[in-house]
Amino acid sequence: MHDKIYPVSDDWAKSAQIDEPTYRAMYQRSVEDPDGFWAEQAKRIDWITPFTKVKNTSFAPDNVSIKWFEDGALNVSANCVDRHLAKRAEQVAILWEGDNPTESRSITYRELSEQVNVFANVLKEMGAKKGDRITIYMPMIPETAFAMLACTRIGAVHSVVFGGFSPDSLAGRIEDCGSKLVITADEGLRAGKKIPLKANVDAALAKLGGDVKTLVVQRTFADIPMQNGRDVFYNDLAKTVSQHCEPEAMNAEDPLFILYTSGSTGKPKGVLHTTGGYLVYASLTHSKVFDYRDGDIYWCTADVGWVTGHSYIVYGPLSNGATTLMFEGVPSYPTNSRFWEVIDKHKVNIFYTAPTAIRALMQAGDEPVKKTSRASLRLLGSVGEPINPEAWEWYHRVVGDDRCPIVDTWWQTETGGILITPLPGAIAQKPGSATLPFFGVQPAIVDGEGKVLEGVAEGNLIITDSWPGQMRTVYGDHDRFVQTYFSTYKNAYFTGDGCRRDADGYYWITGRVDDVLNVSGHRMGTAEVESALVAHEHVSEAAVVGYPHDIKGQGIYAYVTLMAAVEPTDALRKELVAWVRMEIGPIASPDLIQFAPGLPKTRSGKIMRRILRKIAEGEFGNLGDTSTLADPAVVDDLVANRQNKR
Ligand code: 6R9
Repeated sequence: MHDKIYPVSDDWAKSAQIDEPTYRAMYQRSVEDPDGFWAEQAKRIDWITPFTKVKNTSFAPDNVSIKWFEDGALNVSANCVDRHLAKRAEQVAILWEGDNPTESRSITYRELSEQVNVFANVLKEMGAKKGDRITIYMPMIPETAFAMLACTRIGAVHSVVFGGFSPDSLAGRIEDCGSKLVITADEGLRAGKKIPLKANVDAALAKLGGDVKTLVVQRTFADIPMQNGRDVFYNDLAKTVSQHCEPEAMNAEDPLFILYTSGSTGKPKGVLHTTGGYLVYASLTHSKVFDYRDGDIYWCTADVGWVTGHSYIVYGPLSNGATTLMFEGVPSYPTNSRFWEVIDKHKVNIFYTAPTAIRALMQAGDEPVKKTSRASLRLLGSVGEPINPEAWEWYHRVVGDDRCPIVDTWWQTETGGILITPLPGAIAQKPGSATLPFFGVQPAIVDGEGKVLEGVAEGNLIITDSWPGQMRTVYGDHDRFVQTYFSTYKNAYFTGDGCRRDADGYYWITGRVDDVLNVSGHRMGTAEVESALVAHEHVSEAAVVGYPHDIKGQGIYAYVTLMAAVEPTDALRKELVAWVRMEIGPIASPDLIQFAPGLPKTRSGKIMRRILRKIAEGEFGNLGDTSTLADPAVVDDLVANRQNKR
């Protein structure tokens, strides 16, 4: 491990909202008196009906129940929009940078309010009402944020599906939550290429049948087929509805959104977040972790299809009256200077991105960075996967000119907001460590038996008490929620991550300990990729593991056993990669496919992934005990035919 320490500068300690003594005192209070602490913090949100109860949570295996502010009522869009109008109606709320560098838009809070009110009335016109689930399958355009906020205004529960997912993946997510309305766009635009979003929705709905309607926002104004009675152009309806929509009073524990995420088994889970606790937590973390100050231009490069986009492009920043930059494009288009040029163009102060992007840009060398100024930057952030110290140092030195602290923020779709992170004016940073817990967060490290380890330790990361942003259930499957997160260790939330704690009490996340891959910061269950592969007519069996990849963090390595008499050719390999892209989406494309006449199995038929991982990693000398295999000879074939890393 890297032991270099980057102390907090005097300047930062003095100017930031929270310095070290304040962090220590607030943290102490937050865990000793959660009711008092969170009652105070919840004042940052406007409540329609004030709450009288704060925390009511249990992690007991026979009674997992999580409620925060349970008798309070509020509306999320009123908090993200209406309440800012008195003071900052003309301030930019959403600064949009198009895929094409000549395109951008500024949406003030006044305009945001107009757009969200109209969008909410359009949803009502489409028949949507409180409690309904609405699927959003959109590109990165301001209308996506309008749509999300419009859902919250009328009390509908949105389920945003990443625009890179296939029709099949989309169909599964529409069906699982029973949405009757899909909001989409004609096409998306990324790196100059068009993404056929509406056509994908058509294909998804063809699989489902039934009575799902679509609302189509026009991004490219492509000539797309519209089905009479089912598909409606947003612009056509927007002209006809009233300009005002009263925000619905929602109970703090009413569902706010569902977001599907991969687990180690089965199909993706619908992670359910509720209204009050989520908003308090997203808002507080955005303000303190990024030390957001009035007038700052803040940019999170995530896609709103992921939780980072929900909490730190939309809900956190807008609840704080911030200016949030939304980027439609990719870091390498038109050139590898794009991120840095956008920072200069919009005078970005706070920049939050993923290690995979940092590593890819680092490979392009310093020159594309150095030819830009980046003088506006004050703070850098990282999220999505462990950041290797080399990439951290480069980010700090080259991008941040040794001037900007880095907040390495560890969290998950399930946690709603950041749980472990340095606060930039309070905590000295160590490259590669997410450092210390945020207020109210009580991490612990356990061994395989569930024994809590003290002091310097390495094991699995659990959280021993609830925080307001925590997911409440798996949509429609509370048993799966309990099983997945609360059955491995008693009375604790199991994160699925491995972790080390050093002598300073700093946490170092070491990566997933389950069958979840993290490819370019995207979560992917090995089981999902396997089931896509075996759905191909020539595939008899498949096993998927991760292997270290220089840019993506982890690459996808697939072992495939073909049906008898099928030739293992390079053409078939390409076909299988294309097949998985089509079944799930491009993010799930296998990097390497090895045709294997047999997979290493125990006598009871279990695939020994440990061995497959080692072979994929190229660690042949260290395969461990293979004597329990039904046919140890398959291992020799696997080793002899291992595919080379790219
Ligand atoms: C926010 C988000 C969650 C998984 C998580 C962990 C990994 C995220 C990290 C990190 C090390 C960080 N992860 N941030 N690992 N350091 N700063 O990414 O949510 O898509 O649900 O992924 O990502 O393994 O368990 P999600």
